[in-house]
Amino acid sequence: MRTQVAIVGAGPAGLLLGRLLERHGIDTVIVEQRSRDYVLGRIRAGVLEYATASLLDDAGVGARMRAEGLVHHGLELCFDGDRHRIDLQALVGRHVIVYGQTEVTADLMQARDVSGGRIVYEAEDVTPLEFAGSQPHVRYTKDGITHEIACDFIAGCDGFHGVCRQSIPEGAITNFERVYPFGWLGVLVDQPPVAPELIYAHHARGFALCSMRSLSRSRYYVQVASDERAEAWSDDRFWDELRSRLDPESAESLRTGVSIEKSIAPLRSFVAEPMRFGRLFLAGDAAHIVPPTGAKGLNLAASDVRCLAEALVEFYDEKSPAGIDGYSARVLRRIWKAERFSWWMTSLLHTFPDAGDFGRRMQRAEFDYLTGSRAGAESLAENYTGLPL
Ligand code: RFL
Ligand code: PHB
Repeated sequence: MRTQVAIVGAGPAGLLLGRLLERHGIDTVIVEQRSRDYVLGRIRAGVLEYATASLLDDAGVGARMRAEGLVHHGLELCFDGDRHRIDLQALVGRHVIVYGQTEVTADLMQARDVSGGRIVYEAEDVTPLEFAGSQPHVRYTKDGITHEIACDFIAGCDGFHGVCRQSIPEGAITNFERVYPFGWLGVLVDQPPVAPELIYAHHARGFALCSMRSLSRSRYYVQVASDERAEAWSDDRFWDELRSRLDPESAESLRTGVSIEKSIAPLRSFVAEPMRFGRLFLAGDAAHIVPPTGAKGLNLAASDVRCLAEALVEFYDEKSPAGIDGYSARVLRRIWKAERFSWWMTSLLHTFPDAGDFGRRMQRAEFDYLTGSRAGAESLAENYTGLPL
């Protein structure tokens, strides 16, 4: 098999890259280790930045998002039961769209079905090869038969645990990492959301987040210790814990029910530099992880692939390597700013085992500053709705 760009991973990064390249007549093959249903079943991000939504429009996959996504002009911060609205629209003139990652993925898969783009699901032992030279290829096994895809470039869109970053020779890449001593226990429930906008809550018992997927489906999270197991949390225990961390009005009006998904995600900040080695490019979670507090993971994956697609189009159309040569430095500038914002939101809103009284007073002072100063609130709003690409 031969293609121009072999894409490893059919998450949002891989699918969107395939879509953007296809619109410019560049051929791709996507190789994914899981089944289509498995990829569609993963419950992850929920908030799209303004620019991510526009990118989906430009890619011709924005129609359902525009019809079904929820436009949010603000969000709520709650500190020890004290609630305050941040008016994103009034502060920076931009909104975000609540539309699940699962839906983004489904829309991209549907578009690829229509265009006839190739995706190999349930590929085993996927291996990127010879990308330091001029004839890279990707080897994989499917139904016991080994295949090879010869290509010009390999795009590593295979997530944090993927094979692409790990295939780069040690010493050619530097990793920066912070692992937080807690995770998020998330529950999905078919009940209307507790409030029209998201509530990010700090409480002495830990962080909590009230989010949603639609007007009849809610997504809630509570901070738990790193060694917690989801099985230890009955639905009742989860609802009691969530209520205890919210303001009285929200706790009172929370509509609970039987969870349809319950899982724990660890929190981590991670960046690998540079994001290119020879003819292999990394994009999305394959190169960086943010804690979900700033809702940036999926949005960063989208801005990476936008930039990578532009660079590859420039290479094929204008025979210029400038874009691909500049890709890593260009995207890393934005990635580090999103890392900073996500780390800062995490530090503000979570309880840390070693914070002490001084640390807790700093968090309270930060909250008071944000809610009392236009400059403070504007900075949050600017970052939350997304910095320029
Ligand atoms: P993905 O979505 O992880 O997709 C990578 C794809 O590559 C496949 N893969 C391989 N394929 C072939 N060969 C291999 N060797 C492979 N190894 C892996 C995987 O099966 C998968 O299909 O990365 P991508 O495309 O970069 O997209 C990034 C986003 O998914 C991610 O940033 C966000 O979902 C992060 N994230 C969240 N972000 C938010 O903004 N808000 C959230 O609430 C939020 N919750 C989450 C999350 C990530 C989680 N993870 C990683 C477990 C909750 C969880 C649980
Ligand atoms: C979600 O709806 O899953 C969600 C929303 C906002 C975040 C993180 C997760 O910051």
